[in-house]
Amino acid sequence: SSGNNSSKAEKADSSKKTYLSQPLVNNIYTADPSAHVFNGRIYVYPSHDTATGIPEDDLGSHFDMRDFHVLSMDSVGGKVTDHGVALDIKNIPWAGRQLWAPDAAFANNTYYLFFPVKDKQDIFRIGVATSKTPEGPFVAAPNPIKGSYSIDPCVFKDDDGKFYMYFGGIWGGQLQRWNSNNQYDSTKGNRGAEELAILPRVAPLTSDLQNFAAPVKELKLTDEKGNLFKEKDNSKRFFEASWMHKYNGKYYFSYSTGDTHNICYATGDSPYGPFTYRGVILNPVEGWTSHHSIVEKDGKWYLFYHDVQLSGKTYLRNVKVTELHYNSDGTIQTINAVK
Ligand code: FUB
Repeated sequence: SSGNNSSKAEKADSSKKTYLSQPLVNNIYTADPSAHVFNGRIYVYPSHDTATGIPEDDLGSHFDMRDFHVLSMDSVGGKVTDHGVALDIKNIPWAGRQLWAPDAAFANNTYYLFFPVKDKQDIFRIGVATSKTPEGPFVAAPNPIKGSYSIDPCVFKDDDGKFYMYFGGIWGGQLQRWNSNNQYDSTKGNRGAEELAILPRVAPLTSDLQNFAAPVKELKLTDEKGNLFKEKDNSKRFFEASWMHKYNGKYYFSYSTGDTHNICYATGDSPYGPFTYRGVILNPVEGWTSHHSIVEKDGKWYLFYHDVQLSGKTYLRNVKVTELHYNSDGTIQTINAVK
């Protein structure tokens, strides 16, 4: 009976939760929001979660997404429009299953949607699709980006007009199966606690944004003494959900950590790093995953993120937004999204 009491108490606690922000939409489940300002409007490119009945496993098979919807709004707090299906997996010629976290970019009078999906051999690759409008519909290129692998692309435009893709995700995202010389080995598991942690990847893009312009490199993430993280540094090492932004001339690389999945950040002086760990951006992690983006609109900075407020289920997430604040030394104030 004490078990019953404690589960009642837990229920009471969770119903008392106060959330800092409410879901942007509740007609569909959404996750992994990549936000951009195009033509003065905020466009959000999220994953589209659905209940497919696929059992939960360690590889994330329950994240079995089949299309993307684009959301948009004039300003944070304004009416949110769901533009409907922007790209369907059935129209991606090389796709097998699992459309995971996308990103978008604008160049050459064209909007680009970048997305990870497993190919027909069940290996995650990163694809690109184009449209003349930010909300799509997008037309997928016939093949994945040559030399791409793993998940969670983030495409960043630097002030000089050059584009870079950051990517990678461990475990279900398969990054641990790739040697740094880009050979796939399906038997390769996670590293031992004392080994150096697996690093996210970066590659510059060609001006048509359809190819890597140079070989993929590892992005070095270190502690404040300049030491690379080890696998055991779970609350600081990289896991997935890369995002890059620039603030006051500094590069900010943010990501979801080790096995804690906090959204944290590291700063550097070049798009190739190295990046020094600075702290946690978002607390707590609600559900198993956390994935975000950071964007400026009209002089204010915003964090787009997700939690599981609507469903309580890790594979049925909802995207949210809240303002992000910097301290005068350029550090980011930690956001506590649940009270
Ligand atoms: O949404 C599917 C996967 O879960 C994403 O690619 C990861 O970042 C995690 O949020």
